[in-house]
Amino acid sequence: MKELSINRDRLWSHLSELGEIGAYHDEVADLVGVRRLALSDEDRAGRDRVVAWMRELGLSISIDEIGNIYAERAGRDASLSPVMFGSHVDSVPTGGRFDGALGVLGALEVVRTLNDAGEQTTRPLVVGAFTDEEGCRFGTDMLGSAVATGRIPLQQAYGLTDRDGLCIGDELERIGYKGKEPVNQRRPHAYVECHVEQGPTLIREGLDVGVVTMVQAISWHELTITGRSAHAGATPTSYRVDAGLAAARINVRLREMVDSGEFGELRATMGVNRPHPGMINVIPGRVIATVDMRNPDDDGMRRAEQALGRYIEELQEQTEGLRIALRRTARTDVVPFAEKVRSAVEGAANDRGLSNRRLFAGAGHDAQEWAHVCDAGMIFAPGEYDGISHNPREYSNEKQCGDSIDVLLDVVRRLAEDV
Ligand code: HGY
Ligand code: MN
Ligand code: MN
Repeated sequence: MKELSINRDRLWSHLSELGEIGAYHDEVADLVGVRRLALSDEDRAGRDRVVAWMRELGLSISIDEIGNIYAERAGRDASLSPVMFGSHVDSVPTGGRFDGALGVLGALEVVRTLNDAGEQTTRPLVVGAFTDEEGCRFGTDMLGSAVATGRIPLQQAYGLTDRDGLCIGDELERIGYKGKEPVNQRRPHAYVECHVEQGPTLIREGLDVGVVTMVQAISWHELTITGRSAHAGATPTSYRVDAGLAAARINVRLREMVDSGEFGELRATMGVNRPHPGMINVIPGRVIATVDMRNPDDDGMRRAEQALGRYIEELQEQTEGLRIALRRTARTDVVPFAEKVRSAVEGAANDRGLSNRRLFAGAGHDAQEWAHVCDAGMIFAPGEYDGISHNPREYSNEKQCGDSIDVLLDVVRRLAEDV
């Protein structure tokens, strides 16, 4: 197979251009970040830009019922199932230019490189950009890929609402991405995703590329903690049913569980903690909070969920009148990637003389959903500043991006000749 390499300047300029869509000045970090919340106007603008680039490349576009975008490049043998590769365009509200975007724009750069070389692969190729990977607006992550591969039913997805009561079905309609293609039909030959690591391992070890072995388990819950609002001054402590205190206790307990080591490499985050009425002189009568737990071990995750449930029972027993409702909003077990894809990534990195190591994914990714219906795998690019992500400081340099997309090019070409 002729050696090809991507055009790194072209990739970098597309990353910069997409990074301008939804750009905002982040007061806390004092940096320009990216805010393209799923199905927002900014997400629509980002999608429109990506679709325009897809059309320029001569790809044929199809949008499915949950808004996933598929851009197809014909192979020599149309009867063969395609190699799919891509990621997501949506971001968290304090996002960076690389999370998701590197995988989608890197995939388009792979197509441009094949077009420039006049190379047609045996298998067809499909670039995918999937709806609402982040999950932070409508409450469950990898949504588009989960519907496309059958884990989440379409009608259930359509009914999910954001904090303002807007639902996915209506928002897809509003931004013009409620497609006609039926979901849960596509079954690629293989799926590969390039993504920034979003952690410190590769940069700390001075490595060029990550060979991703699996994605850790994810457990998301929403807590509705109901106490009794009362006067902050006149109410004696023994009379209080303080929902804010209960939320704080749960957060401390989560960190105690992590530090105990009893649940393996558990990670826990209370990302949302909204007291009501949220006034200085009123004891919070209600708190809406979230618990995000991650664990590379399924048994450790299950025990952590049980321990959290027990602690919530204890809190309610200790405080008369306190009620805590726990609603699960996302749950995936550990998802291993296919050895065929892992070794293709490792082989491509080694052939290019790129230092690499195997590691698991700390974040969730679209690839973990596609892994349920085909051989799937991921390539990680290192990130500067200890790989920080979900923060405007997220940054991978031209070499880090270029190396990982060159590996994507090689892996896609190999899998596309796998007949
Ligand atoms: O939450 C995650 O792991 C991903 O960023 N959606
Ligand atoms: Mn991502
Ligand atoms: Mn993310």
